[in-house]
Amino acid sequence: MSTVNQLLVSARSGNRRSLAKLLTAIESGQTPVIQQERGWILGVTGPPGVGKSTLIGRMIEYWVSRGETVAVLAVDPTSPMTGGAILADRLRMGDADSTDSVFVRSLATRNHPGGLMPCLGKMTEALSACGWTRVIIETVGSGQSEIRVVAFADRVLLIDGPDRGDIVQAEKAGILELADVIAINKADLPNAQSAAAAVRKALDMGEGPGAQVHLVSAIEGTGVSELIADLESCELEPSRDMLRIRERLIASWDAALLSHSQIKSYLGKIGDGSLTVGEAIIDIGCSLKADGEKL
Ligand SMILES: Nc1nc2c(ncn2[C@@H]2O[C@H](COP(=O)(O)OP(=O)(O)OP(=O)(O)O)[C@@H](O)[C@H]2O)c(=O)[nH]1
Ligand SMILES: [Mg+2]
Repeated sequence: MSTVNQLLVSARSGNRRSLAKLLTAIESGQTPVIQQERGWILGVTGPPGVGKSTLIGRMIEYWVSRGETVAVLAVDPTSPMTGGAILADRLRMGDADSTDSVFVRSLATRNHPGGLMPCLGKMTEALSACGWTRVIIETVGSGQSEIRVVAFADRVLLIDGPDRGDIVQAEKAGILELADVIAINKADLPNAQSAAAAVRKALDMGEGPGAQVHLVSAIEGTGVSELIADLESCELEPSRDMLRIRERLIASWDAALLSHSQIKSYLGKIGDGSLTVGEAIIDIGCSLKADGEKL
């Protein structure tokens, strides 16, 4: 058995060190053999500082108290999981069970030309295969590459705040259409109500069925259980799913293209006119096919 598959076996038996090593191996391009259906994978995105980590911390608390196990992949975190504070409280309380039920791992996009895909997909599969019943990908949503990250999840939660500027940013980035559920966080602050109304209005003007909009306060814990109930029951919506599949395809292609061993040579040839862009695409596509495992 290859080392990566041995790590998978050991991680499945509950060894956290092996799990961490397994994720590192996947990040460096190794692929364990996983024969299991996809688990429950949630993408969480939203502008910087809107309360994503704090709200995820609340969700972790809710799920763990109901016997779920939660793994979080935090992509390019600018601040540590505030959820960690909640977990630290539990640790102090000596509640070993709940700390066994949570796993948090940070990932940096800078290590991956063309974005984190497709290894992120394999990581979420590995986590599900190791028995984590709730797998969350957290990413700051401020542009196209972040959309691609959450597109790997099966359901997407967009978190916004009372600041109108944040909502406009999300609209521009096209995240509103991709979200199954939208939470307006910091409902304890003024303007949250009007922010929710603005989001609902923007959704009404868009095409397709709009997402559910919830007002929540991660700090006070209000609205969180309703939000989770909605996330757990939301059906796969075909047009949103198609949007996500499209983003996954583009992201996988970008990653394969930019990590291609001959990419510099192709760029040079296009530059000096010895190859057209179309010819380069066909050539690269053929070499990927010959390479088999790349995509
Ligand atoms: N008033 C209020 N503040 C909140 C709420 N939720 C989070 N905050 C505060 O907002 C700040 C940012 O919270 P984070 O959870 O780190 O936000 P984030 O979206 O994960 O931030 P990044 O990962 O850096 O993008 C912290 O100071 C939190 O205490 C809330 O419901 N109400
Ligand atoms: Mg955060």
